Amino acid sequence: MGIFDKFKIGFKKSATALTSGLREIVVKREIDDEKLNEIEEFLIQSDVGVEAASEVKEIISKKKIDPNKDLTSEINLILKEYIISLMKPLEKNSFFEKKKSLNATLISGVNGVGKTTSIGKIGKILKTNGNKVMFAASDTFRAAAIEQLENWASKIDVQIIKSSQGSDPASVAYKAVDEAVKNNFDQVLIDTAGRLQNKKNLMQEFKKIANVTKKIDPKAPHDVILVLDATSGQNVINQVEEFNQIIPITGIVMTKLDGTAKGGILLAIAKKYQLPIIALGLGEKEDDLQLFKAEQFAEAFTHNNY
Ligand SMILES: Nc1nc2c(ncn2[C@@H]2O[C@H](COP(=O)(O)OP(=O)(O)O)[C@@H](O)[C@H]2O)c(=O)[nH]1
Ligand SMILES: [Mg+2]
Repeated sequence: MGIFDKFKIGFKKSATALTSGLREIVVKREIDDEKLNEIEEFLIQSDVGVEAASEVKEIISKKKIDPNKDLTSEINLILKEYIISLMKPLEKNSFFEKKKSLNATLISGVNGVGKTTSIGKIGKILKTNGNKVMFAASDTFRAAAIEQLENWASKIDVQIIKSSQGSDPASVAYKAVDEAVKNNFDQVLIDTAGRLQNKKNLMQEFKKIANVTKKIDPKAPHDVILVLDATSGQNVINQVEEFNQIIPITGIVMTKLDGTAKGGILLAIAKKYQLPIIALGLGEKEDDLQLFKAEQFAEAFTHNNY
């Protein structure tokens, strides 16, 4: 099964619900105010957020839709165009290209969202594109976290810098970036522990990591990726808000889109924050990561042409 098929399956639940839900609402009749409100309400329930939902409603109300055409697919088309225009500028596939100089990337996010797994998958793509990749095991909170990253490093055959459990996360990051500069690495991916319930500590930890890497390269960390779990629903909005305050986010990875009907949340985030979207996680395996492409996302979300 290709990754695109997985993508389709992952979205099947939301897309099918969306299509059949819309069909129930419009049943090939004229779109009056009541119907427009129902469509808006339906989109809000699909997690796309109030702002995006009301904008789509606005667009639909202004368009002259031929009542002889299939209204569900007409509306889906409008929705698809809307998603593409909103999300196309947020593509950041350049992140995966071969770098000309070192790019140190800090990976942030709360516990269990898929940070370590995403590092493994991202590392594989970076390596395939010709980058010399290093992992830094700065989640020193649990021994299992270090071991998990080690397993990924050996699986995709990249170097890892680690220390013992409980050691200073910033010193691991420093060592990694230092080593990376000395040995001409292109990418360092720094894994972190995401204990948001202790925001003060987390903020200090991130600041410390950022500061020590700056000692080697003033521009580091060059990227700060926030990993979000699609199954967390509206919670992810708070996470974007909180983490972006702690350390400005330069890219989002949304994981677990293979197991949820809540893909609409990515649209809500795009609308609210306009942060670049790096990639989408669609499973637990090394190839289950899809570079973010607006058209593909729009297609999967609206379920057209499947
Ligand atoms: N289905 C699915 N599971 C994922 C995905 N990404 C991560 N996981 C799983 O989520 C769990 C937590 O992942 P982990 O990388 O340890 O999260 P971390 O605490 O943020 O580092 C693990 O069981 C992963 O296999 C994804 O895209 N899809
Ligand atoms: Mg982890």
